[in-house]
Amino acid sequence: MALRNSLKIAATTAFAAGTLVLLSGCGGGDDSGQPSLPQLPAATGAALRSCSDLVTKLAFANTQIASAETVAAGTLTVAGQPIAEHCLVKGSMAQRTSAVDGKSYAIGFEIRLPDHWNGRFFYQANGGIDGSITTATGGVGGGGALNNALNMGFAVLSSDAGHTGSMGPFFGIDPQARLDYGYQAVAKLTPMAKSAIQTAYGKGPDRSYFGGCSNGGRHTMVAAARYADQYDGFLVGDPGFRLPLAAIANIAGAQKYAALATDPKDLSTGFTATERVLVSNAVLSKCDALDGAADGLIQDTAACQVAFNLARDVPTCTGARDGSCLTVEQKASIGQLFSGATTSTGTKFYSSFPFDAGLVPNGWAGWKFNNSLNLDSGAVGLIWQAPPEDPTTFNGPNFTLMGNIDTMLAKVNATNAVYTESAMSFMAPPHPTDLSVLKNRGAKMMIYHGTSDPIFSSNDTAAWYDALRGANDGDASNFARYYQVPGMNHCSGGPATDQFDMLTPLVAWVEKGQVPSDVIARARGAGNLGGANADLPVSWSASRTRPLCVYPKVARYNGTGDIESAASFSCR
Ligand SMILES: [Ca+2]
Repeated sequence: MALRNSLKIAATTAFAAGTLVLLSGCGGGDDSGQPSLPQLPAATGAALRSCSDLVTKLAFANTQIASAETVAAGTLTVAGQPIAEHCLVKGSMAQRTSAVDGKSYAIGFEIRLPDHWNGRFFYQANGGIDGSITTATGGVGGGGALNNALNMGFAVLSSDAGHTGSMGPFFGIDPQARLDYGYQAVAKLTPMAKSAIQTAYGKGPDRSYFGGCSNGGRHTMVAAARYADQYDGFLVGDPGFRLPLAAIANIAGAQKYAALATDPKDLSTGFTATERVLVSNAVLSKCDALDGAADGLIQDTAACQVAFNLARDVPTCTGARDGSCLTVEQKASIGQLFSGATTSTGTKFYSSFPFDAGLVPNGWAGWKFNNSLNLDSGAVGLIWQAPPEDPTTFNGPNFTLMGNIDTMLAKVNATNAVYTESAMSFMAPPHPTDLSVLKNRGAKMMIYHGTSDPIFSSNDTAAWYDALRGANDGDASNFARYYQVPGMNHCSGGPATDQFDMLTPLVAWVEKGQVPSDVIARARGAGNLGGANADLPVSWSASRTRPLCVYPKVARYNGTGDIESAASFSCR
């Protein structure tokens, strides 16, 4: 009901301002014939009034400001680029002692306020299980980005989402800390940050943006569903928007790899690096050229899933495993994991994963063989289950290897007297395909996902986006656009062009009505200022570029021109 009211207010405001314009097409036939949506006015900048006295000037309910200090130009550098002078405000909100575990909790945050502000606010949503106030620079997408929101002049907020990292997953014993991590910290921080900006510059933000990758992508999708009245642009990266299910799927995978492992202490012996190279090469041989260029990138991901067959296209071992084949058991288990983890009765509970060229990197292996034991376990067992496992005896690897998948699934959907909201309720967007508030007030969303992400499947995001299109008369491209990043692992890395800026086109879309089309992405070869990507094949140019395409378009080689250059490819 609150959402509907805010929708009415937002729509009324937009009409009253007389700012409706038609969206213009931009090189693609999919922009035609869509109804016009409100055009939000562009932000205008302002100068920071002062910094150190913000310690006493900033006043917001239930908030303590610990410090406000000028950070001189060049003190902070990102990708070799000096960040201009700004004010760093540190503080905390909602300090309390838990009645459940007796521990102290607060929502810690920092806000970085540029001297020369562009009139915009960026909520930097962080990854993992939160708990860390990652430097508030504001990511613009992918790995090792060359620019950042702070450098562009945004005021940027970062928070720990309500618990400290030293607690690990044990903060999940406290029910309120669960809810703050899920979505409630955002609700508390947003008006506080906007109030702080108002005090610091003499006006609040004209436009507000929200972005992050991984759990940060989840935060962004949740905010798009819950708080679309408070943000104008959403930049979603590799979202774990059904995070408990993805984590349980990864645990189910660990159980299968354990059964295949030759060394029970090392799950990677169930699917070795040599065997992953074998499968990756088999996928490439079937799929690489489908986009017109045998360049180590599988850009037509969908066609590849039809063209490649694990059982058929990888040799089956007739003797011992030697890296040149997979056993019948490996093919069955690994094939089933790619097609989607299942319950004991065979019901698929999470998405399939696409076959791609990016399953060789250590980053891929780390998620499957290590994080399944040491990260997903604590998240499922302690943060999401109702009731949680006993924290005094909890052992992550044992939970993963011995736990019952069906029981985990039941408990992340369960509530009890202490944990009154289920994990699937507090972690996931309430109605993932209902973005009507966002859409109808003129806000916009851009989403990207690496097709070799080993923990959150790009197929899950594609399925959500397809459903979003279905919920909007078959076309959501006038307010939400999805981009797949071929070969990219979880938010960065993999054999991929993973360096790109999606925030700049998002702002142009929100504030000027410039509909985004291709986004140019670059490989991070040797010498790249954003940090070299160790997963790049040696045959690639260090500065290879490719267009990232508006889904479901695919970057296809034009047939002529430099194969290292985006200019030789077209999205179609
Ligand atoms: Ca290719």
